[in-house]
Amino acid sequence: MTFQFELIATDGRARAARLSLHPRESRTPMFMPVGTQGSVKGLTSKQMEDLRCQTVLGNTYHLENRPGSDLMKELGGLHRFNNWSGGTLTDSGGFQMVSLLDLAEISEDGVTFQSPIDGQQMMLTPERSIHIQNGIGADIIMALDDVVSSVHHESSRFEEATQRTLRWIDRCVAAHRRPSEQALFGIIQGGLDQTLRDVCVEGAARNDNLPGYAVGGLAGGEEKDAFCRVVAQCTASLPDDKPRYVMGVESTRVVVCVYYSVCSALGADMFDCVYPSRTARFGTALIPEGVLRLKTAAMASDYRPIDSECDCMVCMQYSRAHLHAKITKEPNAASLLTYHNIRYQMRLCEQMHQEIVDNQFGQFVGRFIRRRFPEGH
Ligand code: PRF
Ligand code: ZN
Repeated sequence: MTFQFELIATDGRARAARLSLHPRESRTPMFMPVGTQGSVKGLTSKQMEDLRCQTVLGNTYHLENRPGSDLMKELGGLHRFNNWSGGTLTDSGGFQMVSLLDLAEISEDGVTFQSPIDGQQMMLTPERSIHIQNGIGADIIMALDDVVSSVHHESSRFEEATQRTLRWIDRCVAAHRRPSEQALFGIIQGGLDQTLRDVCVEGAARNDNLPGYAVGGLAGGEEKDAFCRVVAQCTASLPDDKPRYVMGVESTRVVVCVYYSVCSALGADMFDCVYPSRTARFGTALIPEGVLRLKTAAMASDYRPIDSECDCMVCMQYSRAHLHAKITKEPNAASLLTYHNIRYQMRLCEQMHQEIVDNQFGQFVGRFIRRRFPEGH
């Protein structure tokens, strides 16, 4: 197995670790930008390297639609397809179907949905998800889970989803054909119910064939306290020697940047989020104090860089005024903002890693949150 997770330091419950996806190596806490097709919208692979981006997240569902996993396999896998030598991770597809397609139906076999391309009925089973992910060839692949939004359902549905997710993990492990090259992570479900989360963690942790775990089912729509309680509960009982990934939150209710630092403090190692790249396309840049909206009139005569503390090419070369002038006229401006936003997240993770190594993480999170919310909200 080329996959290795090695703890470098801990500070409270926070962990700084090395994740080896031979020959690639990543450091945790790790933010993984979302590249639906395996590359971040608006950025070249070279730019992602310059940003010291370590691992990119792709989606089984989107990649199977185009270019398709069989073709991807023929072309030499996701790394070759994108000319990307960093790490890659694919999500199993169920979540995207349930969240993107109103017509998805879930049964014990899998998720049935109508193809948005040709209208045909299709089914994604645990076996098919793994087969597709084996073809795509990412370093980390995810088990198919029964995803239920934590805010809209009856408790019996959560019980069913938890048990089914555990049964599907077994089916995914049995279907996995490339365990020495691709690390299969199990996903913990169970909504906001403590007992169900315990059942799921215990069932999944018993499986020796899972080199890592993810906490799923948190959308960001739940209260912050509930979100943190679930993350803390899962990380407390998952094995110490394996990575823990808190899967993307969509809502800004759990403010995204704070979400990484708080989850890291609670013992999580990996995160993903579309927010930094998506919001860049709407003209918003991330800064330590919050966000900067480049389209606003005040930016027209502001000759400072986006973030004077940032070491990225955009902050070195362009003013807010320049970006403001370009933002509604040239698509390249969205790429420049994406570039800065991804670097902002990478720098935050690099800093968190160092603060954990230096045993200063608690103070760092305090400073970070006070700067972001000076009024104490
Ligand atoms: N399951 C999967 N992918 C996900 C999630 C999940 O629960 C989430 C949680 N919001 C994001 N992506 N498979
Ligand atoms: Zn920058």
